[in-house]
Amino acid sequence: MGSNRIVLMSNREPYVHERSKRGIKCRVPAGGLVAALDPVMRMTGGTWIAWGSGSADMETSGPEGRIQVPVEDPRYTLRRIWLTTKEVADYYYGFSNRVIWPVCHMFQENALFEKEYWETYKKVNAKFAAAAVEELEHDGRLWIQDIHYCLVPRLVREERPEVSIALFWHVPFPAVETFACIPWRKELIMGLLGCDLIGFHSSAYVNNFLSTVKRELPEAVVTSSAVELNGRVTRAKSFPLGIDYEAYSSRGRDERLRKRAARMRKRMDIPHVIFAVDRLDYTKGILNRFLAFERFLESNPKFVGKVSFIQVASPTREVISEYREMKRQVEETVGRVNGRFQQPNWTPIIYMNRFVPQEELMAYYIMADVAMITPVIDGMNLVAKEYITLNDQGVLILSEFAGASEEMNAALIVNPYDVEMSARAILKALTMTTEERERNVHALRKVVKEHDLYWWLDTFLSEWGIELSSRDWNKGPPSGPSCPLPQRALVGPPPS
Ligand code: GDG
Repeated sequence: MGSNRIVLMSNREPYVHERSKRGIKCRVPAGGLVAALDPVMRMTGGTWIAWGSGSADMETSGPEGRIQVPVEDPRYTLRRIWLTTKEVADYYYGFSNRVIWPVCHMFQENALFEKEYWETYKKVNAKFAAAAVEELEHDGRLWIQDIHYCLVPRLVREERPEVSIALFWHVPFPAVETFACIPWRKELIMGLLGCDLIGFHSSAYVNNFLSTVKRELPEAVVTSSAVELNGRVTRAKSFPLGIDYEAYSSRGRDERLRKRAARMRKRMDIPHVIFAVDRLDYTKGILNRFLAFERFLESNPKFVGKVSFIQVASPTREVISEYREMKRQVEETVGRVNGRFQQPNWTPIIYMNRFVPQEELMAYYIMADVAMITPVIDGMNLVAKEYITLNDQGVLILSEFAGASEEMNAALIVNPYDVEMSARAILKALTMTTEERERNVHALRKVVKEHDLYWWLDTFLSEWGIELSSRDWNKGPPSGPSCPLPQRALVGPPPS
């Protein structure tokens, strides 16, 4: 594989060692992306650099945090980076989640531009960059995931001008005026321009990124797909992330799971079920969704007592005050709507504020007539793709502000701020004929299947000059006795 050897960098690690009463356990954090990238690393035999977050990570790693993984059948190196509690608080919860996340989601009012966050972000980025420089071979490749390491590309480039660096940005890239509110915007852009290739979920985000570069660096030559600065070129391109379609699809055909879904539905004993699952994040539009459901019940009294809305809101970033405040508002609204419409044998909104196991989540996907996935803004949104893959007759109500809507336009597309429009979409969804439902599912599945996780991986890597067919070498979950990999379909606990 030689020059295809990848040094991968992400916040979360692919294998976590945790200490419990029964000793040390190795856990693979479930997650579509981790599950897809692990085989890439096994194939190329490179190094994965990540924050060593497990309680037993230190004692299971060698000097400098290195450990060969998978433990039973070592194929590549995991290099764990040790961070203090304060570093995690200021770089991850602080700069990533209280500066870059809100600004990129156009929630500037939720951002906290603390100098200390920035100082720690720089420090942690320098730590990760130094590790990458140590791990990279001559002519090697560095692939960075997400918003946590914007400064790393430039730092590495300064030390190792010959390496090839790529980054995938998992969230939206906002309009130029919005990004401009970050006091350290120029440093972030300069950092990112250390890359040879930057991937985004949609062409709109590519354009926003390039407009920001133009504004911040008038000396740069910016085209519709690249930036040239001081003789170096950074390409920017859209690569819409997909799910492991085949794995989800086969779960959807699983008889045991289908029976479970049927039992759950029977127990509810109600003609219609609407479903949604999100991390309890202010970007996900949960409050607006409940207001639309309330308006729907108000204007369609014949549906009162006939439809329940199941919302799984998995806990996330609860140390951040804006998240706690939003949770309070959501729960107040659930209480108010239920108080207004509830009957002894019927609950309008069934609200679950916990992470539900994967099998249970898939059963909800199968049993729900409608999924209402209406973020006020979202980089992509994989839930929309998961639902449509598992439910043969499901109706998807999708926000026009989710990256997924760029391709999934056969869904009922709504503006989540328009409560009337969303309420009308609920009515339409509940009254569609079987034929209409199946036609829409068919059209939506076509794009989800075509642009699945492996298409994304192959397209990204090919654009970066690596020709591999990930689909072929990911034929099933290899497993070891103490550190089994999750099934590939098991996209699990979202980053908290
Ligand atoms: C970021 C971007 C982009 C959620 N709750 C439970 C659960 N989940 C799973 C879902 C899905 C995943 O988590 C969430 O994926 P999303 O795409 O919706 O969103 P983010 O977590 O915000 O991720 C986003 C993504 O990165 C990838 O680039 O699409 O736009 O914001 O797979 O199923 N799974 C289980 N229980 C839960 O309670 N089992």
